[in-house]
Amino acid sequence: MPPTCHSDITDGLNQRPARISPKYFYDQRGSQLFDAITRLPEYYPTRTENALMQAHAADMAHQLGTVRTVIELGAGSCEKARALCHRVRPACFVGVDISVDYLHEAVRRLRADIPGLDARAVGGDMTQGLALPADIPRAQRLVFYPGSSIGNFDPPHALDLLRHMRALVDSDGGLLIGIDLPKDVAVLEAAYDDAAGVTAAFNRNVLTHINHLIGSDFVEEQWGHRAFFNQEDSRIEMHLEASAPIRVRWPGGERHFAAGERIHTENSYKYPLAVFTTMLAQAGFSRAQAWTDERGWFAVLHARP
Ligand code: AVJ
Repeated sequence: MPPTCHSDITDGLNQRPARISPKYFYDQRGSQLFDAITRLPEYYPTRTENALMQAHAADMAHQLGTVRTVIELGAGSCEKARALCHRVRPACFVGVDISVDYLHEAVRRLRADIPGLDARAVGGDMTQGLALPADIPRAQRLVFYPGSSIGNFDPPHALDLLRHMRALVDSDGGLLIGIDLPKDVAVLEAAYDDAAGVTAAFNRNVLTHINHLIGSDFVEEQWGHRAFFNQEDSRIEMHLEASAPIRVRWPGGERHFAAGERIHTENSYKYPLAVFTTMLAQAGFSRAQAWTDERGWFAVLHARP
């Protein structure tokens, strides 16, 4: 974590309503809980994206052409990169993630699995710009951003991020990105409020992570999980709701929460395909091809300058 995270967190806690950035979900336990989310019956994005990647593997490989370096953003367990690297056989793989211990382990496994692959782990916060080590070759790069992670950013920030990705590649490069599409509200809300309570545990875990980072005294059990679709902004919102009046203290500050008061922990935007294609063009990726499932729930796009 960069040293600025302390004030980043306390500023958010002092806002009205309070907020915590979703990037703080991903400590070791948070990353494990997220992996568990991707296997939930209600959480369709991962399995729909995986099915798309498999069903259109040959067509995608053809469209991608030669790829020298795959750069995966928010790489996490590197499971998706594994399948992609087996298919496109790059010389070099760079995994970028904020949860760097988890990433190092995943990159080690990847290296063992694909002998000869120059696989690297780069710890970094994408919201602070994307700087890669200078010795990563620039030719024929593919930026890989699966899982609809771009949905965490509101449209202006998502556009910023797409521009950063464009700056990572030359005219011979490209972007392979997954986006979650708008759909029936009941389907969306179940995916973020599962029956087994894994998403609730994932949401609450951010408080324990924050306790470690700033020395606060949040008690997970005092906070309820709230997840709903905000139709107007086309986004799932996740919040933590105080079950009673709660005073939270940390070195140098404190905050009182009334019963029912919320901390906003995540937005997950659902971009219509046409809206997202327009954003890609604005970011300098003028040629895009999309693959979608028959229900139209999820899309994988290959975008080129
Ligand atoms: C990792 C941002 C794609 O928004 O679906 C899953 C995170 N939050 N369940 C998503 C998440 C709650 C996930 N992304």
